[in-house]
Amino acid sequence: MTTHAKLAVWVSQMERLCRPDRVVWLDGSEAEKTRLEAEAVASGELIRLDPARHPGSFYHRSAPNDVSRTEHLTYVCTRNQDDAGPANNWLSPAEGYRRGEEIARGSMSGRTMYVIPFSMGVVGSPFSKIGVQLTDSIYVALSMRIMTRMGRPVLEQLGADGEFTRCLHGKADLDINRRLILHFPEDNTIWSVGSGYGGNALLGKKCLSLRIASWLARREGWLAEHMLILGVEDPQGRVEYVTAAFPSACGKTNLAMLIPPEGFRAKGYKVWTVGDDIAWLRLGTDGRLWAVNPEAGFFGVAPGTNSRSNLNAMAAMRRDAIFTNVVLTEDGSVWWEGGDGPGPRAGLDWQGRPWHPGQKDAQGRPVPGAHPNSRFTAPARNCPCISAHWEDPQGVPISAIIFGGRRERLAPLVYEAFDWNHGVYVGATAASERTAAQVGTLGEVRRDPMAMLPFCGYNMADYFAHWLEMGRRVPRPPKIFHVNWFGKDEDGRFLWPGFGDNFRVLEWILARCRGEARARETAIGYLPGAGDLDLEGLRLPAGAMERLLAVRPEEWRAEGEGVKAFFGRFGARLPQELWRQHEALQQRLDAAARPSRR
Ligand code: GTP
Ligand code: SPV
Ligand code: MN
Repeated sequence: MTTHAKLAVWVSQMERLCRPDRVVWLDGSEAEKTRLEAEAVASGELIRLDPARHPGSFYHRSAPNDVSRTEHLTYVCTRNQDDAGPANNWLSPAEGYRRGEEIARGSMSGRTMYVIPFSMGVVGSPFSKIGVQLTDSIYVALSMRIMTRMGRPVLEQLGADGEFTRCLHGKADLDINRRLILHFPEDNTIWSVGSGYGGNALLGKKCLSLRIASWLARREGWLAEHMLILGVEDPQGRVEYVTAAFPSACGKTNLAMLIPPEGFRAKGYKVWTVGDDIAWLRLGTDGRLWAVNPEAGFFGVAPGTNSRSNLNAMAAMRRDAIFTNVVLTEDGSVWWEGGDGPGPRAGLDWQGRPWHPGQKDAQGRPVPGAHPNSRFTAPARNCPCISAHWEDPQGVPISAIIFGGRRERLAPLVYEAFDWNHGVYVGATAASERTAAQVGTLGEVRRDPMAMLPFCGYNMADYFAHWLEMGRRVPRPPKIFHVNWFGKDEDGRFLWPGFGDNFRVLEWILARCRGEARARETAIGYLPGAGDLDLEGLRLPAGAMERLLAVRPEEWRAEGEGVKAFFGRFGARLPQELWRQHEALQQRLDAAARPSRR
């Protein structure tokens, strides 16, 4: 199947370890897709949806204990523990392979092992990375078809001796106690066993394009980030691009596909999607940062997605999509909480149990039909607002980088960092409330630097240093901002309407990049005054804007304590510059808290 001797040797080694009944190399053809779909339907792994309403689309349920990434079972295996750093779980490579082997050994007996050559980024671009994933899951194989470029052209690109990431994936017995997601960056290898879900199993996504890629990026002088990429077209037809890093389930897909408010649309503003989850950023020949989306599809959060909140996502999943852990309706369609319409008369919930909207448990609490982290998998080319440049090999030039998170209090709607290094501090100190995208306590605030805490494949202190270094190397760096769509009032209601109205903030950000918008200087950065955002057509409760743009020094001082404790974990490896930024902020906060002497 391949002229690549190392690849052939590795595949047969893994075959001897996992003992599948047969090995099938995937070429990416339509005929192969049809065959895999038929097999998956026959085995019950996929359910075909009503072909009239959902052409080419399928339904899948993962095991009930396997519905989100398991960060506590995710490891970076380096020879020195310090190279993985305090923010990663660590095993020595020898111990990682030993534990992985124990679970993988013989685990594919009675099953087929699929060999999937895939490219992150367009095939043949010098910036793309090739992986080969072995998997015993047809669901994973068909999802990789949507999420990556795969098959024969990739194998041809790889040639007889090209570099590739070795990605072994096996479901094993889907037992959470026998599940490990292991990264061996020194060997360019990923082993994932015991899970069939999303970021645990689609190894091109978080495992390769962030954990392994971030490691490579540091060595090669670029950035691999958990960021969406979008373009804003103004009425003159000029398009400017931004990237935004928000933690999982904090609004990347929604922002990437945003439809501007009516008034802006009437003037001719448009948003174009380049990517919704991952960005690879490099220095371009013009001295700017350029970004590519290495993926070919969207693996988006279903709940809350509807024709009002995200019409473009709804269109993207209209055909050739896979739905995971949502409600399966009795007439072969799908539904989820916050989806279109009131829901089906009857259906099956994400665990396959009879379910109807309004269902309550024994304690009278509503029972959701879809898992909160249920997802749709859809080809990017289906998206009506996909950018004409989304497959440009060199990417798109970036004007602004936005960090953000989910904070009920503290973080204002938007602020701008003073300069690159301060922006790195803003990113490094970002925090967010935990969502359903990972196992753990919902709502708990955790520090999530650059939204990369679960995804940085090396010591985060070195990662911060690398960001600072990039600032020195990029002659025309983007401006850096922080946003928070999730501020709440005392009654727990969102202060900001979010979604399409986030365009108002984007517009201010881009105007700042052009040197055109006004701002006031505060201790934490530049903020718009209440009149500096274009709020035409938006009716907010009295005082809402003042609250959304308030900076309360006492609260930021308290936050500073958390930052200090977090930075402290990295010891002497943390760049001094971040401590300098921290001290400078504390001094500005002190000055802001003192009554003005002027
Ligand atoms: P991952 O795919 O896990 O990386 O998530 P993501 O960052 O792409 O998040 P996504 O856009 O899917 O949004 C997750 C949840 O946040 C959904 O339930 C959305 O409805 C909600 N959400 C997105 N944008 C906004 C917003 O501007 N305001 C509010 N209040 N909620 C939002
Ligand atoms: C995330 O959790 O950030 C996702 C979904 O985008 S997963 O592919 O599971 O990582
Ligand atoms: Mn994500």
